[in-house]
Amino acid sequence: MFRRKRIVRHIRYLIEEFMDNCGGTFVLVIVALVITGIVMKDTLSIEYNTYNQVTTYAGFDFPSKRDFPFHRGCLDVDEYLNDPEYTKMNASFVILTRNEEFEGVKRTMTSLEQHFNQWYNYPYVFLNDVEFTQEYKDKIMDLTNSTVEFGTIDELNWEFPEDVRNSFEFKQYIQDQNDRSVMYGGLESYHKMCRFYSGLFYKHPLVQKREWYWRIEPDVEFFCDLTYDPFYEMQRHNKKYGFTIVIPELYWTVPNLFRYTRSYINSNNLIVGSLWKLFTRSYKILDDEFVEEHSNEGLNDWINFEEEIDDKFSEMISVDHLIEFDPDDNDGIEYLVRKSKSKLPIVEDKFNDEEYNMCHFWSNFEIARVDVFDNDIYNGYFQYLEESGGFWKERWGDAPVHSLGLGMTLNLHDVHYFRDIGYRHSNLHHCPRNYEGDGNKYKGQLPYKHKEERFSRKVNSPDWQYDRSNEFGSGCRCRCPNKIDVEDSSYQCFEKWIGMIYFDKDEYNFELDGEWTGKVNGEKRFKQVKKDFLKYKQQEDSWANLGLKLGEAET
Ligand SMILES: Nc1nc2c(ncn2[C@@H]2O[C@H](COP(=O)(O)OP(=O)(O)OP(=O)(O)O)[C@@H](O)[C@H]2O)c(=O)[nH]1
Ligand SMILES: *[C@@H]1O[C@H](CO)[C@@H](O)[C@H](O)[C@H]1NC(C)=O
Ligand SMILES: *[C@@H]1O[C@H](CO)[C@@H](O)[C@H](O)[C@H]1NC(C)=O
Ligand SMILES: [Mg+2]
Repeated sequence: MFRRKRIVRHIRYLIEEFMDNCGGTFVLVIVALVITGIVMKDTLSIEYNTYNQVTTYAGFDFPSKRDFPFHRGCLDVDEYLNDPEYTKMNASFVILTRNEEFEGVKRTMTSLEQHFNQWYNYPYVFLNDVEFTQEYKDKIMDLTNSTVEFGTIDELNWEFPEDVRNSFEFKQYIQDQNDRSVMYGGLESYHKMCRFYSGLFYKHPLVQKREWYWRIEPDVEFFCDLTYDPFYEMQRHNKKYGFTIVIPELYWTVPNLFRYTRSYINSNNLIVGSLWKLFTRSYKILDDEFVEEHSNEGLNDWINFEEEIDDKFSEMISVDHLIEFDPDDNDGIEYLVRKSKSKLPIVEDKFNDEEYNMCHFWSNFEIARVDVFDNDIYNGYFQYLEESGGFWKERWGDAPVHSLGLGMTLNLHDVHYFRDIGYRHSNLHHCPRNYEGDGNKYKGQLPYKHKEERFSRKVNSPDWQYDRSNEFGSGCRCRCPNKIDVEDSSYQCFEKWIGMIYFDKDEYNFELDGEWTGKVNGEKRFKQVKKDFLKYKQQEDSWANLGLKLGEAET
């Protein structure tokens, strides 16, 4: 895993070498080890996660041309706001919530106001399936100086269609998900929420009247100050969708989502964007040209894993040999019989040689353009999914639906990872390392200046003590919980993101654009298997000849 592991391995190797060659100087080695440890720990700032693993993603920087933090460390907000280039954006926060959820919302808003919105004053849009009470509205408006707009979701957008909702089947499916302990699967309201966020929130007039939105939820927490305007920077850098956490979905909430997704793509002949590859794995093993040349063999159906190649090639070669050269060849006959009896292998979740890898941007945080969803392709996709019934037959979350939908229309460079935004929702969190700039006396961490009195921080109080910084960090005045970062706990999805964003294609070994292509050179591999086969046949012949000769000698 990247440089750090390699360096550590290298050091261990050097020490082992040294030990082998001069075992007598054992004590010296120990001293050297300790010194190396201290020096390395400082210069590389090696960090240990809670499992005492040396290697973490969270402790590393991933510089990349495709996507990078808009700013590292803190900016002077007044300067930023007064820059003549700067314009306030057509944007709002969007939150779906209930009257009963005030406390959680208060925690979210207080954190957001303190860390960002006290300086930028973006408006809030509150949505609910029933009317907000006057008392609730008053209490919310007390939490901010920004405009707050309250909207109600009409029945069509909130409830499942009437014929569905009144059917026996509907109740049955929801009950069944409850019995099988699908997470939140037994809660009808959760299904409605997921459906609403999947395809309908962006149709609400209060969301439609702006170009950008930042989705928030009750009971989330922000750990760093955000001293620049993320909407403005997104626009400036041509970004369309921003996230903070990418994780794998629970399989049993979406068993059939990908089947319908693929089918929508096929029936509309869509060409997916390069973001698509972040969410899929490919079962195309052999290069397309070879597969095309042998199109009568249907190789992509027979070969799903690299270890299956040689066996399939042996079969092809043996059968050819049988037909062309030696009708009595036993191997050929055996393979031919096997071939005629064998059934295509089934990889359950494979569609068009692809499978959903379960990764998705965690959608309780999103900073995005409204039109990443409000466009013909995504609207059609939602309609198609709606007709399939998956929002109630299964418990499709809005997060995987968003991600797969975005994968159809966006390219990788349209997406921004807000690595510098520290964020917690439920028990997952991401919190960046603080940035240690070299030029200024504050080392990237300017002193905090409150705009609102209630957010003042007392110098020398714990409020003023931020986490230590390092030269690779990106955060501004972060104070992180001492827990494992989601970058390290959900590494399989984060690794994929980093792999695609950070590495050049020749290193990572796939093309960013277009459809997946197989990587194994079929022609070369085929030749090798054929060579082995012929050698084996030759040997067989010479043994046979020898047997014949021995037989002759005996008579
Ligand atoms: N008005 C309204 N809001 C809802 C309803 N169900 C969910 N929400 C809101 O939708 C958002 C997501 O719902 P949550 O229950 O928090 O779902 P979650 O974030 O996936 O689950 P947790 O991990 O439990 O937080 C929250 O802001 C809820 O307040 C509902 O029936 N009515
Ligand atoms: C709103 O602005 C006023 C005037 O600047 C300020 O006194 C007040 O603390 C601010 N905050 C809230 C939540 O009202
Ligand atoms: C904001 O965006 C919406 C939606 O794109 C647009 O209709 C509206 O005119 C914009 N408002 C301003 C002030 O630019
Ligand atoms: Mg929640």
